[in-house]
Amino acid sequence: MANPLYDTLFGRHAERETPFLFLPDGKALTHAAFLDMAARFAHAFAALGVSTGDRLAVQIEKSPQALAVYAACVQSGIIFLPLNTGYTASEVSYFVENSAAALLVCDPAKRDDLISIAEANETQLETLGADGRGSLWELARPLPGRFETVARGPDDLAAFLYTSGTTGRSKGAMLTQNNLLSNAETLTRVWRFDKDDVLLHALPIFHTHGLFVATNITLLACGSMIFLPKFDRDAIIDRLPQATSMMGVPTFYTRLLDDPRFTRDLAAHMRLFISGSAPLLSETHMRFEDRTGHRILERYGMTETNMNTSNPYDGDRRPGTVGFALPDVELKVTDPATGATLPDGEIGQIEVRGPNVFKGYWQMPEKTREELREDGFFITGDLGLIDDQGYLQIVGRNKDLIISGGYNIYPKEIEAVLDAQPGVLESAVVGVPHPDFGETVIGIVVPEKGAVPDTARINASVQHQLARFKHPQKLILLDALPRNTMGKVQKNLLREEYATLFSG
Ligand code: MLC
Ligand code: AMP
Repeated sequence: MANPLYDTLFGRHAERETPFLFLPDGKALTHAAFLDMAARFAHAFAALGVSTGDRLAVQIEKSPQALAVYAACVQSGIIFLPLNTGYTASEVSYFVENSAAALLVCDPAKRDDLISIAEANETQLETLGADGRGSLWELARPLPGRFETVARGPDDLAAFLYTSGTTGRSKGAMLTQNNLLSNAETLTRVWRFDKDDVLLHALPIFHTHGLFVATNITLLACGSMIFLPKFDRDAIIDRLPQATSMMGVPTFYTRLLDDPRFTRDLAAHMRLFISGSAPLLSETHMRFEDRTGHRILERYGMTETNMNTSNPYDGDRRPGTVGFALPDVELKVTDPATGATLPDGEIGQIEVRGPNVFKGYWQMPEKTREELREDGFFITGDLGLIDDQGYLQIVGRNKDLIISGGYNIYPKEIEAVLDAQPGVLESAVVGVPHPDFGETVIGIVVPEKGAVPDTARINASVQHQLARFKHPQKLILLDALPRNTMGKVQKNLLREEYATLFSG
């Protein structure tokens, strides 16, 4: 095969006049029309001089065109680098500089904010809006609807997905064609996706979950997607009767359960509900079953590895667990100090190895060595145990990470902003339970001696620098942070102290 990822996911649909995307306006886009659009984008990239191995960063709203940009990158051998639409200009600046992106595609409304960043990095800038219009489409539209697929091998890079780090500096996870393809093949098989599947797609397409898990599987299965711009409860309830399956973060399911229109009848024809990206409370799993008769299938994955484990399709989907390692994934629970494998039932760090595991962090060999062992096992940073039935339970994290509504937030990044404010001596950011987002961010700020920090000014600075989902929902002033005898901040005590702030 010339380009395994393109040929397997996209190329074979070239002649198919079957619906691929059902859109909010009631129209459908066929597989053939989608590929025609992708080919025009691929020609546009070539016209801009962006070629194989270059990085193409996108910060664009979800649309069929945005998905076609992904397909065009795969067809051209360009490395696709999607960015959260909520990132501020200063956040985007880091990704463009770090990846040395050849082209940045942004929403037309953000062009003025990003032009100086693009210029400073000698990155070209084009626009693409939620309606599919913009300078990129103007360039692509008159170009041919066929493009000669660029040859690539399974080990060639297909995408960079940035994931935040404990140091506060995001790392570009390098994903190969085979990382994506092998995982899509496995998941399609174990979750039994086929051409009759209609996936209700309300996730963002800048993360593993909505981009690779949902989209790649649907493409591989020759199925279709009801492609909604975002999670909107009314739209989900309206479209659910036309779907067979849905993937979501736990917030999707708790929000649906809060709505009396979400009934057993509404979900009766559904084949499968899948949850991941954050822990699904056992209580939510059980309420969902009581309401609909369906047992949500929970799985576990991450940016660096795609999916690692899944509850069984047939057999018992156990609440509070993420199931078993996928058929081609090896998983062990190890002692963080020695790396020795622990007996079942003992809590340790979760490590995984398989064709799904990424190639390393872009230009960060030390970080790569810290987390990716020479023997191929990746240290996930999650803590878990194998229970008496062989199911993996995730019990915590060995990394200082908050997951809010499925978005990962590393406290260090927010602490750096808080620490830099006038009158602030130091700060600690922790996650506390939240009824809608699972966890949410709070900031504890210690003033300098005699100073009274201006919280309104701090909030304004946070807003300017960080994406909305990272903003502390509450700032608390404290005289001192709790520390252990080694001087380390005891975040667990802060989490306990403020545990009921939002859920009490
Ligand atoms: C939105 N807001 C959030 C937020 N999402 N704040 C904290 N955490 C979030 N996740 C902000 C909004 O900007 C808004 O701010 C306010 O919170 C309320 O907005 P909303 O309208 O209620 O939120 P909504 O837009 O509906 O978004 C919530 C959500 C969304 C849960 C639907 O965040 C979402 O789609 N999450 C999915 C994330 C995801 O795909 N993760 C996969 C990562 S891959 P204001 O100022 O307007 O009030 C991965 C690997 C794996 O982890 O295993 O899958
Ligand atoms: P990301 O870096 O955005 O890919 O997020 C990956 C992290 O999400 C994992 O390391 C886990 O901490 C968390 N995660 C994903 N799926 C689950 C799940 N089903 N249960 C608990 N945590 C999960």
